[in-house]
Amino acid sequence: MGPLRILVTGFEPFGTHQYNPSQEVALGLEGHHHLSIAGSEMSINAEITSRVLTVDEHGAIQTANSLASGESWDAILHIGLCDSCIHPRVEQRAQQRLSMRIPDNSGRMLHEQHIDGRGDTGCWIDISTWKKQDFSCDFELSYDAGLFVCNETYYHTLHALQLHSALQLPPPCLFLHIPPTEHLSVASASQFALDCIATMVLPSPNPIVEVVAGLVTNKQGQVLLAQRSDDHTWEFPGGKCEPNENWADAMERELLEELNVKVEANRILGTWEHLRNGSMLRIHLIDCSISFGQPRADPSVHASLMWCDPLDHESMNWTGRDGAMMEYIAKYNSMPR
Ligand code: PCA
Repeated sequence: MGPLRILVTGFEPFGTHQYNPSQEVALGLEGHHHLSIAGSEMSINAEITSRVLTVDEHGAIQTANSLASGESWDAILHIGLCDSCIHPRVEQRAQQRLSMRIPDNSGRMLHEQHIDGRGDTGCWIDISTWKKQDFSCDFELSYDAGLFVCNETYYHTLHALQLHSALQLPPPCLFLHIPPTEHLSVASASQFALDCIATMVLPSPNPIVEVVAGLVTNKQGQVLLAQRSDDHTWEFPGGKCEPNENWADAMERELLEELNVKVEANRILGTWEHLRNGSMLRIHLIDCSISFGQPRADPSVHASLMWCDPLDHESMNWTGRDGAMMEYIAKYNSMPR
């Protein structure tokens, strides 16, 4: 097997900044790397291609356009400057909203606008399980990539990956915000970027099982939950992807089988890992809309169904990580708006 092909992007300077460290980090990483992480004995060869994006709509959509025209990578890391940050921030979520405090490099200054109608989306990597001791510097997990060009870039790339990949799950992609150089040197930020890439692509010590869980929302903003017949815990309905079955097809099949409804699987909202019987379940929360039918429990799988307000998550007896998923929905209101 040849080296993994990784795309790393940085941005040009913008606003009052004469210099953008993300550009230097991205360009400095171009070439061959032998990736490893502290907590694992595994390593892997990777070839990094670097690109510098313009800080405007063209730059934000450039990677998505490359994916649409058939280019592909084994992983994508976008890097941008966060001028108010002290530590690097790994972004979990891309919002559909933009609201700019300064004009971008094309003079565009949007106020409270939606990028398009597709809705918030999130990466399919569970950053909450990353162990700080495996990384070369401290970092934060963030659910807010801002409302400027970095968020716009992440949004377009995540959506394009979901649209153009036929794999069970699209290749991993993350957005990394780095602080100004007075808080983190370019060398340290570069090492941290390599740590992130290694964590994204190194094989897991446990066999991975890709699982999809459906987020179905009614007009009142309540979400559909199902109570398992076996242990009476509550879960988002769904199940395992079959070999070579893509996440959207798996989601649509599972909800037809389990709830007798035809749904459209719209987008991935986030991923939660759960170790069970030696296998790592990677549970992908999928925003779904019902196109036909009324959900009905199949008693061999679920004892009952209910519509639940996300704020009521604390009192429930949950399956696996489903409580954390509901907390996420309650906190960040990532339901369609
Ligand atoms: N940071 C900006 C855009 C480009 C960059 O490096 C942002 O956080 O949106």
